[in-house]
Amino acid sequence: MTHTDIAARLADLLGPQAVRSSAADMAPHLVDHRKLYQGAAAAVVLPASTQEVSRVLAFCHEHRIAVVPQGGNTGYCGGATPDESGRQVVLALQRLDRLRSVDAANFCLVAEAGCVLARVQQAADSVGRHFPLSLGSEGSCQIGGNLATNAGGTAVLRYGMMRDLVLGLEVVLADGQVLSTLSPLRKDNTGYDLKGLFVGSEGTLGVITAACLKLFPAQRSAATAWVSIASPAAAIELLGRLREQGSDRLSTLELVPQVALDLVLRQVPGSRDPGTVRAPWYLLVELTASAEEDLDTVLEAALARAADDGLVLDAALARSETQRADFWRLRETVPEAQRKAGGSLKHDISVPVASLPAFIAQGSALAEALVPEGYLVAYGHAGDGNLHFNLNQREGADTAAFLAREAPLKRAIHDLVAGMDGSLSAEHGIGRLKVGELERYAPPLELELMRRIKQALDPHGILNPGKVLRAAGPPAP
Ligand code: FAD
Ligand code: 2HG
Ligand code: ZN
Repeated sequence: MTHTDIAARLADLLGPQAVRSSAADMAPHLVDHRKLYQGAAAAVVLPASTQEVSRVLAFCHEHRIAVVPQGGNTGYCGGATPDESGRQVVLALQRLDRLRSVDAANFCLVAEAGCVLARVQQAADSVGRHFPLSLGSEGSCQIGGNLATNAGGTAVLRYGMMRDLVLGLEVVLADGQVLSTLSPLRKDNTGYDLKGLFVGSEGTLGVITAACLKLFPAQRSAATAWVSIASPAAAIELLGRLREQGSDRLSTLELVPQVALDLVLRQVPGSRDPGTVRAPWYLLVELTASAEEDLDTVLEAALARAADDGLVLDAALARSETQRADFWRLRETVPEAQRKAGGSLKHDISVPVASLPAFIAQGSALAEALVPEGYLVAYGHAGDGNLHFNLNQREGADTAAFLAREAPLKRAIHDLVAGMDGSLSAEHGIGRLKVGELERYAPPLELELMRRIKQALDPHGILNPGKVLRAAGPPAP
């Protein structure tokens, strides 16, 4: 079947309004957020219901046409971008965006895959509940994409990753059959956890069309601080103390180096200096509670004790919602500031939390030795042992020379991570970017089981081929 035939047949199935096939209409769907991959496609199809997704997949299954699911297209690993063949179909979920139910009594809601994360958070707020997944991209990433990547973000410390926030799923399988486990049950041990298979599967095992998500009591109190510290070791020591002294109210502990704060203040309009003493490292710390509580006093007391012990150099507590938002913006806009400052080499790693200081020390030494054209901007979710170990190009340095350091640096960093029992993808997934890395570092038995699961659920290999696992046949990515 030619490209034109595929587009025409999809238009017959769903109507012309659901298919984009001109170069201009397809363009935004063919490149990933980081602009690492430029793909091509036979068509972009935009179903508006689960039944329409099912019809598309049944058709593609019958004709062996590869399908690339796409949510908000904010992913970091090229998972939502088609390959260069022009034979694949992008299945964009954005029209599947109904909130099917918001159930305060059962502490859950059912959202379709194309719902934008921020809208789900607001829907929970509107009934006195809280949906805790929180990412810098929440204004554009979608629930389906969050599930398919098992997204993390800045509240994992307290609430877990997306996997921990899902009660049930509706998934369209490769052949078009619909698996529905959209139940609000908190306890259900009837056999294997099928829904769990699809969380983090990056569109390679099925297309998620809806999810029943866990809600929590609304947050009525919060205390937020911007804290100056001398070292990552101080951050980890403080993490332990705040977890103990904050009675589990600690929901965020994010690490930001001085260099990242300076980048944000220079590159991001509207960013404001927090006013704490300059230090090599900073923490964004937040306690939250569902009851009306004076958390400022709790946090202030804990930070004062830490300051007495030399752990904290200085701290500013947010005294208004505006100041709280300002502190958050300093952390959330680090990726934007990095992008505006030029090219970067990125590693989304995690190690056991207590090993983070040793990782930073050894990783920094490697980065310095291996990339003279770059400087380190290592920041992130320190409370989870997850660091975005990124390097930016120095001003005036040769771009080609900087980029040529990518492979040796990646090898050194991932070897270091492996030696510390860490992960080479803490929260962004594998996509196309890290297929080779997964093959290199995953235990052979794990890889073999992943391949068997893929074969069982997608025997013709039509679902996002070449992502997570190498596709049978086509050349390596
Ligand atoms: P997409 O990018 O469209 O797709 C991602 C993958 O999921 C692809 O493999 C795609 O095929 C698959 N997919 C999408 N929808 C479906 C579906 N319905 N069914 C099956 N497969 C599907 N990530 C974090 O984890 N933590 C962060 O803190 C974080 N911060 C970010 C900050 C910024 C500024 C940006 C730009 C990104 C950030 N991300 C973060 C990365 C990204 O936002 C997340 O990975 C997000 O979950 C992707 O959602 P999406 O809807 O954009 O998915
Ligand atoms: C974050 O935590 C995101 O801000 C993006 O996961 C990380 O750009 C990055 O490397
Ligand atoms: Zn992150």
